[in-house]
Amino acid sequence: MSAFKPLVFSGVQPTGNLHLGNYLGAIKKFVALQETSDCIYCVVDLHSLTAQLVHADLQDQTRSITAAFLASGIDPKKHIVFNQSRVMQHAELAWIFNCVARIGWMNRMTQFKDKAGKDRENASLGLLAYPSLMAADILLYRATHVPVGEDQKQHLELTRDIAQKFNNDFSARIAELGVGVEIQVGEETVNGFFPMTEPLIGGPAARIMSLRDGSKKMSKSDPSDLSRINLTDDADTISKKIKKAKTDPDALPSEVDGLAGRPEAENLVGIYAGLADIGKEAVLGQFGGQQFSVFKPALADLAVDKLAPVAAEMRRISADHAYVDGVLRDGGERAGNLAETTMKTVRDIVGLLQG
Ligand code: AQP
Repeated sequence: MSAFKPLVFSGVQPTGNLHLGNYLGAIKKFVALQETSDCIYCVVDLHSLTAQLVHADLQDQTRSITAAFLASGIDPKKHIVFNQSRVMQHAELAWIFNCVARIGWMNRMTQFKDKAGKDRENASLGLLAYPSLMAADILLYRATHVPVGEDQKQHLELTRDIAQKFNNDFSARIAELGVGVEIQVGEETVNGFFPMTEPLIGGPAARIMSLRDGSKKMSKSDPSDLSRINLTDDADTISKKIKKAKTDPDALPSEVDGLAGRPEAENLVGIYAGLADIGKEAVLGQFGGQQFSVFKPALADLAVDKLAPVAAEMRRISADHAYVDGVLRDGGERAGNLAETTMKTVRDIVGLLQG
C-alpha cells in the first residue's frame, strides 16, 4: 500500500480572451509548479460548451489558450498539455460521478447560481453538472493538487465530496480488488481509490477583481472591456485601462491593514504584488503614502513589462497551427494512456463488463 504519487492537474476554458485574473490566479502558478511536480494542464473545451453551445471559433480559442500556456513557460515535453475532448474518459468518468453526486450538491454551487441567474429551470443540464465533469478531470489522473483561483474553491470541495462518496460506496469492492490507498479523512484513515485532492489557492492574486468595481471578480464575461486586462492587450491599452481603473481619493496606506474597506486599492496593490512576485506588504513598503497618480503609472509600466513578452510569444505560437495541434495531439495520447489505466480499474470497481 503506498500513498498517492503527487500530481498537479488544472484546466482553463477556451471561452474568450484570457485576462490578468486567469494569468495571475492560475497560469503563473502552473508554470512555477512544473519545477517541483509532474503536471497535467488541460484546455477544458467540453466545459466551455456549458457557456456557449454553438461556438464558431472554439478550435481557435482552444489553440489560443494552448499558446498562452506555452508562451507563459509551460513545457509540453516534460509535462502534459492537451484539450479535454481528445480523452473521452473525461466524459465517461463524469457520467459515473453524475450517478455518485447528488442534485442538491450541484444546486448549492454559487457558480451555477450566478451563471444560471433567475431562470434556473432553463439552464442547461451541463451547467448544473459542470462540477461533476471537473471532478472527473482531476480524479481521472488521481491528481493530488489543483492550482486554481479562489472562485474555484467550492468546486474543489465538491470534488473531495465526490471522491469520498465513491470511496465509501465502493469500499468493499475497492478492498476486494486490492486497488485502495490509505487516505486520511479527518481523524480517520480509510482505504480509497481516489485521493482527497488539495486545492492550491493563495498569494496576493488569488482573486483579482474588476478594474471598474472592486466587489466583482475580473471575468471574461464582463460586458465592459475596461474591467479587465486581456493577455492580448497592447501597451497603450494596458496603460489606458489602469489609468481609468476605479480608485478612491486617499493615498496608499503603509500597512496591509489600511487596505481594509478599500477594495479597489487592495485590488491594484494585489495586481502589483502578483506581477512583481512580492507580497502586498512589500508593495506598500515602496508606495505607502503615495497617491494613485504615482502608483498607477508604476503599475502600468510593470504590467506592460511582464505581459508584453507573453502576448508577443502567444501571437507567434497561435499562428503556428501545426505546432500547437501537434502539442495537443501528443499530450492527448499521453493523457489518454493514463486515463485508460484509471478507467479500467473504475469500470472493475463499478462492476461494468469489459474485456
Ligand atoms: N478574477 C480572477 N482572479 C484569480 N483567478 C481567476 N480565475 C478566473 N478568474 C480569476 C482562475 O482562472 C482559471 C481559469 O478560469 P476558467 O476560464 O476556467 O474559468 P472562469 O473562472 O469561469 O474564468 P472567467 O474568466 O471568470 O470566466 P467567466 O467570465 O465565464 O466567469 C481558474 O483557475 C480560475 O479560478
